[in-house]
Amino acid sequence: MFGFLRKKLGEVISKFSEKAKEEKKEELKEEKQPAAKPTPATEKAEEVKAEVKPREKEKEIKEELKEKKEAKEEIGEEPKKGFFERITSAVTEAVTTTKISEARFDELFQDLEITLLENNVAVEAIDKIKAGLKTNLVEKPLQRGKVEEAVRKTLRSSIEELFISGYDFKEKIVETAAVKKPVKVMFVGINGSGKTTTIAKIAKLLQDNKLKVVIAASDTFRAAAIHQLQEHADKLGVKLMKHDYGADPAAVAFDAIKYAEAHGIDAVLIDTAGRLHSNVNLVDEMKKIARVAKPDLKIFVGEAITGNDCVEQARKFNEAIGIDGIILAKADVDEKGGAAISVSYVTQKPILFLGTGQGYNDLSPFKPELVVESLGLAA
Ligand SMILES: Nc1nc2c(ncn2[C@@H]2O[C@H](COP(=O)(O)OP(=O)(O)O)[C@@H](O)[C@H]2O)c(=O)[nH]1
Ligand SMILES: [Mg+2]
Repeated sequence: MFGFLRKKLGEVISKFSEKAKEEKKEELKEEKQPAAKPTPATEKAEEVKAEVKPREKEKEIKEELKEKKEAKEEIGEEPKKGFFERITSAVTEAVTTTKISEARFDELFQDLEITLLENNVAVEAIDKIKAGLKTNLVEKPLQRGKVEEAVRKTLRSSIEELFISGYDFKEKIVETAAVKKPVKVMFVGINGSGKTTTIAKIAKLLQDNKLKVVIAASDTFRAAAIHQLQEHADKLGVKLMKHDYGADPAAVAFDAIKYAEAHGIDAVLIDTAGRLHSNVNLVDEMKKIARVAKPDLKIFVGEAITGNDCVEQARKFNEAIGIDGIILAKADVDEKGGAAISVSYVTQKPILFLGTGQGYNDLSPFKPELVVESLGLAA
């Protein structure tokens, strides 16, 4: 994940410090008459001096003076100039800070903006990143030679601020189940986003933590969906509550909850059909499941790889039923990472897990610090 973005960010950040240096140089040119670098002639003078020194011990002072004189003649007035150069560079060195003007920042940010857009970062998230960088970098004294570090640090905190802090999903289920069983979790998202696979992974996670689980096959829209879930349930040894294809999804969820109540089951995981967030009837059906099942958590499952589409879906689902968390499936095949960077900020909901493959254990708790690290921005 983030392969592309990481590479580009590095390039863009170093541009910031190069440009800041250029800017400082231009400023200095205007203010003083510099020539910070030694000219070839000065270098030559140094060379000559170095050569002369060992001879001091071997030769007569006269000879030595003569040699020195010759050396001076050879280099003309250069040593004098070198003196002034040294003064100038001392003054330059004393200027320990540099600045990035607003105009320069806007120009530099364009590169970063394009990079972020190309990697599917949502416009709102980009605006937030820009505001953060601007506040911390524009017209602020930055230590010379440390501009890149400052940009990196600011970018890191701006990106970290995009993540709504989450909760430990497993702990939340454990705690809630200790108070009131069963804990009901409803999974929503468009068709093919990875809901059913994710439910199987979550079932495995909860089982591994000694929690009893039942799954509700409330995707009654396609016969194959019930079959797919049955296969997972069989492999995991989990009870599946199912009705026939075409049955009322809310009724399936209701039965699963009743079953859980009767059998001391800790958690009910409710699968749902791919609701096209733009389809009013399907959204109404999803709302009905939520009304009947009264889920403790509604989790949006999105496909990381679809980038901005995924973010838009999350926004719509959140508006329609109010989500409590996000799982981004297929993070393993997403090179860009824009959805992961944006979806939490856009919905103001935490990302709980990343789906990282098709196996039952391919579910990683989401950690913002890992995003920052993957982007090459870690401290
Ligand atoms: N590589 C990868 N594939 C996944 C992941 N999660 C789901 N899939 C695959 O995506 C496809 C659709 O998943 P499914 O769970 O059926 O989606 P649903 O329609 O939302 O229930 C299946 O082929 C899954 O194996 C993941 O994290 N990584
Ligand atoms: Mg499914």
